[in-house]
Amino acid sequence: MINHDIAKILREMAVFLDMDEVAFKPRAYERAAREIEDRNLDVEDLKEIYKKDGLKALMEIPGVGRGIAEHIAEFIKKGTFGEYEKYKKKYPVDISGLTSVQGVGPKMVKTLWRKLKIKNLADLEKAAKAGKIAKLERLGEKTEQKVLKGIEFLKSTGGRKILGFLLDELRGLEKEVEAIPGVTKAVVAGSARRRKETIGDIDILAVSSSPQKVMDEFIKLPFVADVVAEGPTKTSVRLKQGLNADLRVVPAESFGAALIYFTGSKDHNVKLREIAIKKGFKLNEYGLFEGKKTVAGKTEEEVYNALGLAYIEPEMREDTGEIELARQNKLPQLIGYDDLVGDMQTHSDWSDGEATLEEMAEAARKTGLEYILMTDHTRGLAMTGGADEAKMLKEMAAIDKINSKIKAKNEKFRILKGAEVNIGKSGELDLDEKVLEKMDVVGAAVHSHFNLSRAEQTKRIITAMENPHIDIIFHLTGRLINKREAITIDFDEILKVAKKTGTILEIDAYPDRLDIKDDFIKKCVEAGVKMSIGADAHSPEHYKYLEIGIAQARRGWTKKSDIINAWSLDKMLKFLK
Ligand code: DGT
Ligand code: CA
Ligand code: CA
Ligand code: ZN
Repeated sequence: MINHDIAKILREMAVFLDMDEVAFKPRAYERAAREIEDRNLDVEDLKEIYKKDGLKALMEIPGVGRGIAEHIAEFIKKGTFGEYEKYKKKYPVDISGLTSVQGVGPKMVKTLWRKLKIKNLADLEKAAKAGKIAKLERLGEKTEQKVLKGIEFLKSTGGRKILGFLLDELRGLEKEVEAIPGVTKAVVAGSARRRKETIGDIDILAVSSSPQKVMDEFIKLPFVADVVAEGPTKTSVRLKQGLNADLRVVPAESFGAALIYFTGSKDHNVKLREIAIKKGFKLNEYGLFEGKKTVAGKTEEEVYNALGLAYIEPEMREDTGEIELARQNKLPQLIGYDDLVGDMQTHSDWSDGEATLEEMAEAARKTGLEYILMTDHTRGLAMTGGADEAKMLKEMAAIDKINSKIKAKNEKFRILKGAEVNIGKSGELDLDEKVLEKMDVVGAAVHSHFNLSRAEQTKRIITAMENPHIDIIFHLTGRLINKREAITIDFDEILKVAKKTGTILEIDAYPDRLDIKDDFIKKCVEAGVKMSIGADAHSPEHYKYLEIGIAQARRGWTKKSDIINAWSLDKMLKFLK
């Protein structure tokens, strides 16, 4: 958990330094924050690194010089550092709160503070409603409208957090709870275990025969901010990172029943309990009982089976038909977390990615993938350094070279040539077909004109799908979870066309996209429309997000046969031809 906190505080430092007109340093802090955030917490907890190898080890992180390393060390010891506290007094601004609004970045936070003394979301809303932001130089009417919309949207999310960004942290949490003396097992349950897009809180289930002792230790853990409610079997705390966490402790013989109960969903649980009652049983978090006799409780499987059901994967437990299928033993064999062979959306520094083609390929190969589809942006997205035809051809030549090198080394890996072509207002593409023709697989996506009517939006996408060079539509609805709403489309119409043209619809695995959503995925499965999963990787660390993309696919009940990059490369390419 500490990596997350450190990254956050360094990011805030960058803004403070910028407010202070310090040159260069803000960039360095931002870079360090990004590097730390992208680390895999399991193996690279900064606290452990520092304890083991001291300041020098911290300085090995790209972007971390002596100054920043010393701040990190101080943070590890004290939970904050002097210079940060000094700035915090000078600039009492809720930076993370403000930047959580779509369209508000660090630069704007600085301007808002300087010109309008805006400290927090409430100030921001007031100023925007009073038309004060529109009057600021370089911001204007459009920005003000965007800010107001962003605030509205943020309010509607009710403080839920995006799960994909928290997975490492949750695993760290499980480990810390499991390390409490007397705990034999700790699992995060609730919506996180069902792999919902966002979570309202964290539900931890621990097994122990001495619950009170476990509770006493739990509230002392360093990431706990304060205790909300304390009891012998359930404790609620607020974590420093903002979410609440509930800890429940149960004896080993109840673990399965408790895990079912606290995994939910509530609707799923209610159905299970009805089934139990019909069979003359009683089901609760302690077990499945017939009178005083325990029928099942130790494992989830045992409880489901005793209810006459096959085991149901957590990602399916939403009471949307899974219980009926489990009763007939007709549940789909969901795609597995190890089933992806390649990644279908990667960016490099040829457009807005942070790493070179080689670095991205190497990172993907290390995670066990056999190929990546390189999909750098095209001309229409100028701010990403999108390529025109000449640049794209150069990149493709560079890819050919790398592939030959890999081949010469007898390694099994390949970079497929592709692009993320921009779809214009009327469905037109921004790269010549003569170039598209030479690519292995081509994706296209919407990145602007989000407010067209449903009919226009649908027609626009269909036009792109009907182009014979387009294989995949990336992040179909353009939504950003907690930030930007999806465009309105007639999904059934798009599905019909996809069926006809053989167009693939992407499940974008980047945690704040997860686009398309579970209900659309289910419709694809039913219609036989194939999907791809893409990390939308902009740095080597982003391949880890494929996991949450697979989770999304599983929540849409997909099998291996529904996802083209779970097939062999040959089969996939043949299918797209
Ligand atoms: P969240 O926290 O809003 O993301 O969603 P959940 O599903 O994690 O909900 P939460 O934290 O309120 O409760 C965790 C689980 O505990 C929930 O999935 C099912 C179970 N649960 C909570 N309240 C009830 C209830 O009133 N009845 C039943 N049957 N189960 C409940
Ligand atoms: Ca929960
Ligand atoms: Ca809860
Ligand atoms: Zn895109």
